[in-house]
Amino acid sequence: MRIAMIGDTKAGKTTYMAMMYQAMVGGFKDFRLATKDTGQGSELLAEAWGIRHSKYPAMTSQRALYEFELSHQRRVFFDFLWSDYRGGALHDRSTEADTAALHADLRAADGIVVFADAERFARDPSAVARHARRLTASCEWAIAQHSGGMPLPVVIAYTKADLIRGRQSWAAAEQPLAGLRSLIASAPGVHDLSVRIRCNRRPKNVHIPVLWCLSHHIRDRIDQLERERSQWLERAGRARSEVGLVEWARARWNGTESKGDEARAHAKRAAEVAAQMAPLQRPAMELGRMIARDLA
Ligand SMILES: Nc1nc2c(ncn2[C@@H]2O[C@H](COP(=O)(O)OP(=O)(O)OP(=O)(O)O)[C@@H](O)[C@H]2O)c(=O)[nH]1
Ligand SMILES: [Mg+2]
Repeated sequence: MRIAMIGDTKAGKTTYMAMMYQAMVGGFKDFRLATKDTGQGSELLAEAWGIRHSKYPAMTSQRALYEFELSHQRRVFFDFLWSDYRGGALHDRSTEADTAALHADLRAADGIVVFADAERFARDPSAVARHARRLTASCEWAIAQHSGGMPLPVVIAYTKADLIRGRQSWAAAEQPLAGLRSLIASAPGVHDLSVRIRCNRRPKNVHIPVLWCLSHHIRDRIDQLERERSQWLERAGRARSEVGLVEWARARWNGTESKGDEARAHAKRAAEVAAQMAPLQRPAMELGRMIARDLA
């Protein structure tokens, strides 16, 4: 799975990566996250330590790609990629290398997290209107580009929730992306979520964007595998119903596959698909339950 994140400069993307990693690396309920590259993991933890002591990361200057592994009860069951960009890459011309890479990542994304600086949005909604339109257009484009038959999870993460107080301020903070919210709520084949997160000494909801995207993607993948398995079983059944002595003798004579061979081959494919599905089922169920509880 590939998760792409977009948001303006200083929206809190890099801060989020570090805090999310710190929350998940030691284990979150039965789930645990690890970077494939241990050096990258150590850097994220060092950044998270700084953030907890009010020292935030430097502005991102180039694209960083993180490869993560998710474990359930100490068993790795899912890999995913997450890319971090400098916020400016979203607005620059596509001739800029990282802007082109961002577009490619968005096109290939299986999940998108849109970061919105809630404090800035609430303070000056008109100043962020152009940026909000840009975020909406980028998501609309990514949704239209999305292929592969699986739904696309899209999260709007309102960052810096510690700086916003009261219902009125939240209404102001959420207003600039109202168009994007209704777009993702109504787009077919999109799972949508909005969540408020806080990345300071007392982080809040940092596990939600990542685990919610993973949870949907894994469940949709299981559904897809289940459909594939039934198709193979159906084909196996059809071939089995055509098994006969004449057909068998003809196949032997012609040196071709008999219906019995065909049925066995299809049943074997069905079993292979079931074997891919099996390790995902229990973790997916528990992940879904946990997220539903946390969002309730
Ligand atoms: N109070 C508060 N400040 C935050 C929080 N998250 C981020 N910040 C502030 O926002 C600044 C920018 O955060 P970054 O994570 O660097 O933002 P970015 O989206 O990666 O920015 P670019 O790399 O420029 O694209 C940080 O230096 C912090 O000052 C938060 O949850 N609460
Ligand atoms: Mg950054």
